[in-house]
Amino acid sequence: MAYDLEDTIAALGTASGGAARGILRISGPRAIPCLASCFAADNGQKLSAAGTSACVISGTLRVGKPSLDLPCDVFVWPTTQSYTRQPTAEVHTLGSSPLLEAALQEICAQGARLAGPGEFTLRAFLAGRLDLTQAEAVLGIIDARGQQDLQNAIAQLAGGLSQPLTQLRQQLLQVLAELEAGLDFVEEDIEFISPEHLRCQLNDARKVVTTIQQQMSSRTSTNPLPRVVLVGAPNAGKSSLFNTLTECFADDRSHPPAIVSETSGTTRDYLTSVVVLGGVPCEIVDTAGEDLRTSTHSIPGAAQEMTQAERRRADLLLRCIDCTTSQSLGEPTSATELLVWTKADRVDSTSDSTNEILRCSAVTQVGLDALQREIGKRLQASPIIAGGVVASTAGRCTDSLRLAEQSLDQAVRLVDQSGGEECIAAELRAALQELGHIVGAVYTDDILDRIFGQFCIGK
Ligand SMILES: Nc1nc2c(ncn2[C@@H]2O[C@H](COP(=O)(O)OP(=O)(O)O)[C@@H](O)[C@H]2O)c(=O)[nH]1
Ligand SMILES: [Mg+2]
Repeated sequence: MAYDLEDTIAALGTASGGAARGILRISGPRAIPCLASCFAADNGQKLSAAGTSACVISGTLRVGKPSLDLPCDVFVWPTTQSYTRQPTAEVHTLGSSPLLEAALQEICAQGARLAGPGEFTLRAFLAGRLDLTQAEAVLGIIDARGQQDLQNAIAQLAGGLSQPLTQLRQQLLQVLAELEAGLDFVEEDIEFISPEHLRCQLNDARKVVTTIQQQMSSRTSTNPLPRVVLVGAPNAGKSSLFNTLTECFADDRSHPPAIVSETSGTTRDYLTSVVVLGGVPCEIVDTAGEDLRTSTHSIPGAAQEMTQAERRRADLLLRCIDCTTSQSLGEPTSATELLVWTKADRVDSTSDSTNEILRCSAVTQVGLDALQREIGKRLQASPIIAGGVVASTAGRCTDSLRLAEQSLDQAVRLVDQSGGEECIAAELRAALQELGHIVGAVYTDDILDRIFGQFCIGK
């Protein structure tokens, strides 16, 4: 990836394909002159004379050969107030792909070059407008697959991670400065920081690292989506409910449906599909029935073991009860279990005064909406998505946090053993280095390539 900040970069800021409006983005030292050479303002104003404050100017962009005058609004940020902290402009015009392509070519002919993936955000990072966790949050917003993802990304962009990490690094830098001052005056018996104060500061820092680690570990399991597992007796209607939920709320409809049968014990392994329930993306899992006493056909042992394994992996269990066979209301056995009465179309629900219970039908889809909202509500409160960290950040930072924690542990141990201040300072420097990787105070081109390479061009 190119890091040359002297280049002026340009890209389409909106997805290709027809739309009412399209955006062309330009940033870099020559952004305004590049645009000025093919833009004419309706009021005759010169772009170069636009002054230093951000403004919007209506006019036309002359593109292509034979040339065409495109009506547009030009947004100009002529100074460091822009996203990239370089002169930046956006052309908002008709959303036609060939017209936008022609406009982009025109801007490039005037001296700009095509931007690489995420290069605008990369410049914002290099200019200090964002740290790495916030840059990842920008991507998190673009890729959000539901309300919760979006909220996490927005919180992270607003500094949800940067702030505690910056504070922590400042605190550790202060401690390090005091330790190093002591090292400089080691002959003179001046104490710059007492062992008690040092231990206290290190323990505080350690606690912050642990909290952030916990927040992130909920997002780094191999499958970051919460799992909703359907359980219940054979023939309770689990597979039917699975199919209906998938049909109505699927994120990806490419999977085969589960087999539904009057013969109990048809589902012998498990099936999964990704759905969005109550705004929360999650994986629903159909399992083989569990209760053999009601079954005339035995479910193979392996299928039962799988069901048990799925139960343990579940973030929420949906216990399906056939309301044509069970009169008892029952009680959920844990906070992560939800009771669902199936085949509601086969009983007269008006005779039942309890409106609180979740009754639904895979056939008529009655009650399905209430069910998906309740599942979403339960998942929002479950620890797997309450973390508030963008998954890619969590994945990238696990090692750094673990190493920072190890160094802080070792530093506390050294304080307890009255170890040398030089060794304690070395551990602190190592911890700071790792925390620096997370926010991007310490980075390599390789790390930047990996992060910004995931962005689309134009962001
Ligand atoms: N009328 C009605 N029948 C259902 C409903 N859900 C399932 N069934 C029937 O109940 C039987 C067992 O369903 P299935 O989904 O295979 O149950 P599973 O063994 O729990 O997976 C099949 O004959 C289904 O057609 C429903 O909502 N309404
Ligand atoms: Mg089944």
